[in-house]
Amino acid sequence: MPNESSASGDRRLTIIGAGLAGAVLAALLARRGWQVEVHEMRGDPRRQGYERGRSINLALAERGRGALREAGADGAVMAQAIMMRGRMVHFDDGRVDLQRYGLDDSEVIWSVHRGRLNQALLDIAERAGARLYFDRKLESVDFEAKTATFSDAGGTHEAAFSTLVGADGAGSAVRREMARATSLGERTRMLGHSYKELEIPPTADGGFRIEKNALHIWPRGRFMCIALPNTEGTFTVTLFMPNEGDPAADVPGFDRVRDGAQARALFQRRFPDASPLIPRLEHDFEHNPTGSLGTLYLDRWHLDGRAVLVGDAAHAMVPFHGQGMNCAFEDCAALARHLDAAGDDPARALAAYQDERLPNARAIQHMALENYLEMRDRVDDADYLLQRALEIRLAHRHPDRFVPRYSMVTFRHLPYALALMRGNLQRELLVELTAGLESLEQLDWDRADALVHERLAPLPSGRVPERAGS
Ligand code: FAD
Ligand code: E1W
Repeated sequence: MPNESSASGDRRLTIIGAGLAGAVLAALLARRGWQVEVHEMRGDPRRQGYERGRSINLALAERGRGALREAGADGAVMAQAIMMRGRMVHFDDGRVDLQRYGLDDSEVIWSVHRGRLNQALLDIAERAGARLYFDRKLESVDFEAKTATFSDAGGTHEAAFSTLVGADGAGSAVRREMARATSLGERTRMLGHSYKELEIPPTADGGFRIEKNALHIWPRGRFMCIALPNTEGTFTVTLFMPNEGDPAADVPGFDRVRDGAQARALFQRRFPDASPLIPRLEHDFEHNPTGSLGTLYLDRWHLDGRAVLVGDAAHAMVPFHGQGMNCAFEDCAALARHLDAAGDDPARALAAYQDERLPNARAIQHMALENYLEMRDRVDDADYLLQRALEIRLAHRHPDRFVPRYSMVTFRHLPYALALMRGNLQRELLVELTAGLESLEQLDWDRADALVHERLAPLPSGRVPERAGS
């Protein structure tokens, strides 16, 4: 679809960061005929292999896929994705329970390998005409002169830009430079919990040691593990745990679980079914980095028509809804749309982009924090389980009105802020209807149906895996 735009501006964009958001944005705008250059501080992952940094694999959901379709990347990405139908919960007492995420196999999520995903996106961006520069770190920006200074092996270079996009992640250099020119209202809330990645290898004949098509969760109150499948038959396990444990309450922490032997002891005691699946646990624990978790809030994402932030650079969040990348991709689709519609007035485009996306980023940041508490603490609670059971029944009875919040976030394209609002109305309804009940057999279904109709207007569109504009 190149050169379709009616806008007349110079349609040049300089993107900092060739991670997930940077690569997708480059593809989206290069396809629309923009002149796009991308500067990345690391080497080209397609040449020298992907450097181990953050999480190995990620859950891709419908919002992310919508943007990938627009970027012409959905096919290449899905070719290497593993379907996850539901969460497999591994309880303390050894019971396991597979809980479907959606109504059927059209409502699933996908495990993708971060490195391979990044490589595929870079190929697509480059083929669409974007120019990629690796081993080039953004050092500083002069927003008055509209020049950026980069460092590489040969020294430092200055380059002129028209509009600068910060797709450079949670530690964004673009954000730091913007904050020198104007106040962004930056606040960071650290969670006080961190994570460590471990690996479950394949069986001797290359098979999966636990259910392949699921996201595994071991909830343990204040801490937990999850595992996502990889195409080679491995699983990447992530242990989430407080920085400081509470020994009196039998809560472990990274302060006391410091070496491989202590990690093994923790797994043998609290994750006895997982422990034998991770033969190199001691090694993984000692060699893989410990990642910290937090939420980054800004009041402002753009500077005149000169610079704008997307993805983690604008709104890093805790990973517990699996939406950081999905939200970043949705940002990119929105920014590309606004820029292309008002290419001759970037200031207006960037302001419109922020107006659309900032309230939604706040909403998913909030839901991601709530999901951590829910998963760690509530999966075993009787009131909670009754509410979940009613939620499923109401979703079947009123598919156009009652859509579980997880589904609104994961399988739909409606704004996150709307998912949060409707989710709150639905939660009130579930609490009211189940108050004092032991089982759903005691429920007054006529009252339930009436309340759903009274409080929840039909959603604009139904289940829409395919979306126009792709
Ligand atoms: P990044 O992917 O961090 O990319 C930033 C890029 O900018 C990097 O390549 C970096 O090298 C480059 N860069 C940085 N500084 C400079 C500079 N000065 N000059 C040039 N280049 C620079 N999200 C999901 O949707 N699903 C999940 O299941 C999921 N699981 C997660 C699990 C964990 C443990 C964590 C921590 C996060 C998870 N996320 C998940 C969130 C997801 O990883 C992020 O939201 C996503 O990577 C954000 O993409 P980004 O492009 O904004 O930033
Ligand atoms: C998903 C890192 C990560 C990624 C995820 C999810 C979770 C727990 C985590 C949320 C979820 C996919 N979730 N909630 N219940 N089951 N899964 O849906 O991405 Cl920790």
